[in-house]
Amino acid sequence: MEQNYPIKRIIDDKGQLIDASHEKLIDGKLVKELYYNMIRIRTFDRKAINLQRQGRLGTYAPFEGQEAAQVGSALALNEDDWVFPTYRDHGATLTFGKNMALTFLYWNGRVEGCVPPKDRHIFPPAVPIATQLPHAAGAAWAEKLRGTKNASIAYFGDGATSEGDFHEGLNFASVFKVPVVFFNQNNGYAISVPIEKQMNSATIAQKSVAYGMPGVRIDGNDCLAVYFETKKAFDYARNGDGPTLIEAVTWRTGAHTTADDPSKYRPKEQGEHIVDPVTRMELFMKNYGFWDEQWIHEVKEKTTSEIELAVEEMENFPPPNVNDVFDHVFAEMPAQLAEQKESYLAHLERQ
Ligand SMILES: Cc1ncc(C[n+]2csc(CCOP(=O)(O)OP(=O)(O)O)c2C)c(N)n1
Ligand SMILES: [Mg+2]
Repeated sequence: MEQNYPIKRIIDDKGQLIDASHEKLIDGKLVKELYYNMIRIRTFDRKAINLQRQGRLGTYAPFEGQEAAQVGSALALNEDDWVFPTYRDHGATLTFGKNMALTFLYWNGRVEGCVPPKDRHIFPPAVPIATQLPHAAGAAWAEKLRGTKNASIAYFGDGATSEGDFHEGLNFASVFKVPVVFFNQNNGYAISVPIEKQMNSATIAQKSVAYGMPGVRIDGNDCLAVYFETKKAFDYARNGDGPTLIEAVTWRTGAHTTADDPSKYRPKEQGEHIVDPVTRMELFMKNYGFWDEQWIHEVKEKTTSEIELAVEEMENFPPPNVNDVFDHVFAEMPAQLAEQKESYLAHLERQ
């Protein structure tokens, strides 16, 4: 099966163009946009880990190593498309246009970080694994019924393919031929469980066969391959041809979350051969004349100051309304919760 789904690449580990079919479309504007966003989200990610370590942010799920998959796919979308992310996809949502201070606030447990923005269709990150796949299919179905050209993308991990919602989402999308792209980031692990312990299929892409949709396996660390293959899947969807399953093979460089220690379950040498996606893009830029020291310097300065401002905004945000924890779970508050609320408010009074 694996040979039926060869990994598609446009640039190799040394930054050499190995597939010239998109050569004419690869211009300075695109390359700079991809690179800029990768640097921006990597800087965000590292800052978030530092803030968590300093006690200024809650538990955080890093995505370092997956920047090419997230940026390449997010930049392939149209403004009116729908994004259904997981807890690890804020690199994609930031690239698509989610506010950065609100993204930080999400990681501080603030409900404001979950509210879909007015100008972008971005759902709150799904923490229950795979629940967002049927949602993405549903949103795509709604767009189809409305007769628009908008489509949706569902982000999910390798572990999510073992959930019922994965199968329900793909089956529904295929039967109703709705415009959705199922974008899998196969980082090899579901927390501590390696992929070979949770599935017998050689690839994730091949699961598309069961649902009668195209499946494509790409090098998720090759930002150009991700961008062009996702665009292709969106063209297919907008054209009325239905869903696609994309498997972007990638690697999570760090821990599952800041509450995890991967050295306990992942052999150190396992990821050593993987060329970092940002480094790979840099090699490509140097090889093909896109490297501009002055511009790189500006990118680093600009992204760093944007992030510092967002942190400041997050930390100066009005304090949360403690009632929020209790008030939005049930339409009518059960007696036990009312009692807990009262007791908590009394506790705060005493402090
Ligand atoms: C329904 C459900 N079951 C279990 C969990 C606990 N859990 C959180 S993350 C995770 C692993 C998911 O792995 P994967 O889909 O590969 O995504 P990754 O974290 O690697 O991005 C699990 C099992 C959960 N959040 N939801
Ligand atoms: Mg995973």
